[in-house]
Amino acid sequence: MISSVVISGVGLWTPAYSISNEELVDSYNAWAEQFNAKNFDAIEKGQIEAKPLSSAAFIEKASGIKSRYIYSKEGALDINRMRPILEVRNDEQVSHQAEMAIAAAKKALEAANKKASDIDMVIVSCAYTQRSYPAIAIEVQAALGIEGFGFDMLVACSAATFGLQRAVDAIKAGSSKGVLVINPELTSPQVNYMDRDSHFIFGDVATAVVVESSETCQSAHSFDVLSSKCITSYSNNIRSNFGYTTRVTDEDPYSADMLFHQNGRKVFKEVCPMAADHIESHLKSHGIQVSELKRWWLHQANINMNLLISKRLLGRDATLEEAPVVLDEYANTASAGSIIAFAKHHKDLAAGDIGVICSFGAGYSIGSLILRKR
Ligand code: CO8
Repeated sequence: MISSVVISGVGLWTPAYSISNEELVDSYNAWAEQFNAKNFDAIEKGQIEAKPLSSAAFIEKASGIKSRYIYSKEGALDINRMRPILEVRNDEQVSHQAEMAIAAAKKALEAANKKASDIDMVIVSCAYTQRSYPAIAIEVQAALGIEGFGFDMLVACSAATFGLQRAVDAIKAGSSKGVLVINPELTSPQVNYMDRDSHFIFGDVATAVVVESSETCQSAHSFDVLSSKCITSYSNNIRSNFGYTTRVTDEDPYSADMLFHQNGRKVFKEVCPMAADHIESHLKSHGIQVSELKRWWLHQANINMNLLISKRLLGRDATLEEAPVVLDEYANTASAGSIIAFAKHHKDLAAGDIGVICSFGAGYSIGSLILRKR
């Protein structure tokens, strides 16, 4: 039996390009005005609905998002395209998502003071993979020179926490000596830039975490994983219908139904109490009071959700020190949000301090890890 499972390193890779709310809204509004002018007669006759305009002030107030990073900016703001352009790479080139994953993984290995030979399991866990096979994880494993095995996992916004639970269990069981859990969140290809309700929500990023035994840990900033807990509960309120069968169902791959869409209000109402109850019961099952938490690395979907969840548990607003916010700069990066918050805000904690990483989102899915600074 190993003495404890630790998170010994975290890596954050941020794309070179960003889009501010103002840039995004200017592009959407120009597209909407063009659409409305082109379809003037049909709109007048009530055959189709006019596209409403978006607003940067609404976006910031409703979500807390001010900007987002994007892997490829070209095309995304072009009103005659409204989707990014990704260059096609041949089979001998590193794929886009693997490139993001490798960049984050290298940073995590460095932070953990580890070499490729210390790792024997690679999990690429995110909201989408750009192909089904060979797994992105195996491509990353080969690029980094890691012996062992890798596989991909899809759990939308909870992919990182669910992947970490797999890693923790593998170390605990002794089936692995060191695991890289990588979250290359390339969300922009699935964002509907022609939908004002959701065009502002997502950004691209990659995060990676090294999980190992305390016996092998050589990191200056490591955390014991005291416990992990994952739950799912089926809901259609966040959905994308694009998949490998789209080609044979003859559905339009560009239609709104094929892209990310949600009933945001319902998600907000249903997920906040679920996430708060999940955190509370997880802590309780380990005899930890909410008031003992020094840090909440929460999923970064919406600032108002995070405020509501922490207020429900603490009876007051959490401070930015307690529950750091990164979504103003990064927006919702699917599963990577809580890991970005962890990457940017963990070094100041003292030995013995307890924090919780918690994700919540599509599925619905909720995952949490209770960590104690070593
Ligand atoms: N500009 C101006 N007005 C707008 C805009 C806009 N951009 N968007 C909406 N409005 C309007 C609406 O049409 C509505 O008008 P009306 O009252 O006339 O009907 C009004 O503003 C209010 O709209 P809402 O009620 O929708 O506004 P909310 O206050 O609820 O805020 C949010 C909308 C921000 C979407 C909010 O509901 C929210 O954040 N909900 C939770 C969302 C969430 O957490 N979703 C998780 C999804 S992520 C996930 O699970 C991972 C999926 C995988 C990744 C996908 C990658 C692509």
